[in-house]
Amino acid sequence: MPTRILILHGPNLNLLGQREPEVYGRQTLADINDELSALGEELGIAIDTFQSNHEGDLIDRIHTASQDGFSGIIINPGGLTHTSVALRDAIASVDVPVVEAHLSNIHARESFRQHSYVAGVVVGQVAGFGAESYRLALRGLVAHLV
Ligand code: CA2
Repeated sequence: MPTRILILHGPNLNLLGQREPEVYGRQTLADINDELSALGEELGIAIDTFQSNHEGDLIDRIHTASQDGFSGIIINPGGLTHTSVALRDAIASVDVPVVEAHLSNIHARESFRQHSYVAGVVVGQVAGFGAESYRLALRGLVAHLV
């Protein structure tokens, strides 16, 4: 049974490729997920992806990640990064390691995007490399797991 990693995409990431390409790139979420699955195959791990515009749905997936068979999580919490104590508490409540990924460099953007509620409870954060942020996060998480 290969190691399984869960990729969580937060609110509005379903819109990728349709608006604001200068900030978030031209790739769709399906493109990013396909590339992650390909990298997963290369690394010998299985990838599951889930996007939701609802905070509670993301929290539910974090709570059940271990019983669902996942060894780690990569999350781009979208705008919830900057607002959600509940998401931070959910990540802190599980033993599964979590890596935070962002397409844009949140630290170089508006001041309200420069604080991440989840940063203090994740293994690490990758931001600013577009879709490559997810792949770097995956490599980092896999290295953390061995
Ligand atoms: O840089 C990132 O990955 C973000 O997590 C993306 C979020 C933003 O709120 C965070 O500050 C940084 C936005 C998610 C996508 O929003 C879109 C809006 C319009 C068109 C396409 C995507």
